Amino acid sequence: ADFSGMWKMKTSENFEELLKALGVNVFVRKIAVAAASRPAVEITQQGESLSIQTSTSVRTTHVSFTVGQSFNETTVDGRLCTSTPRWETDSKISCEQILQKGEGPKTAWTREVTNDGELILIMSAGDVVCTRVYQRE
Ligand code: R12
Repeated sequence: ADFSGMWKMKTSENFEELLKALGVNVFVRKIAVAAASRPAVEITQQGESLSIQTSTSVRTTHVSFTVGQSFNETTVDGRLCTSTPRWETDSKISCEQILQKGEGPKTAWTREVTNDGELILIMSAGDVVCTRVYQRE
């Protein structure tokens, strides 16, 4: 599948609950939720290698990885982790995260491009699941 493009968010469910499950305090949470309601996501892909830049007014992250190879990233609350992405289907990448230090709920994400050209990001922390749907700009 082709994940490339500039994406804008259409819907988001449970993002605040996800941050709560990660122990983010209410003050930071409110700011993060507001900022994360208008993200700009840019993905470039060459074969199995993806580069994903996610920009908001308070935090911008940039990850580059090859599916099948572990890489360093941060959890959505900013903790360094080792991530292992794999193809769940030919249009869905599933990635488990292991914290490099300390303890916390088990986190993971999946990104899938659907037949109708939407991008679905699912982030989980323990049993809390956040679903965000994007459309190409
Ligand atoms: C914290 C600090 C910050 C944030 C948190 C804890 C903010 C995080 C944001 C995340 C956005 C994620 C998106 C994901 C996506 C936009 C704004 C949570 C700044 O301690 O859609 O891919 C300092």
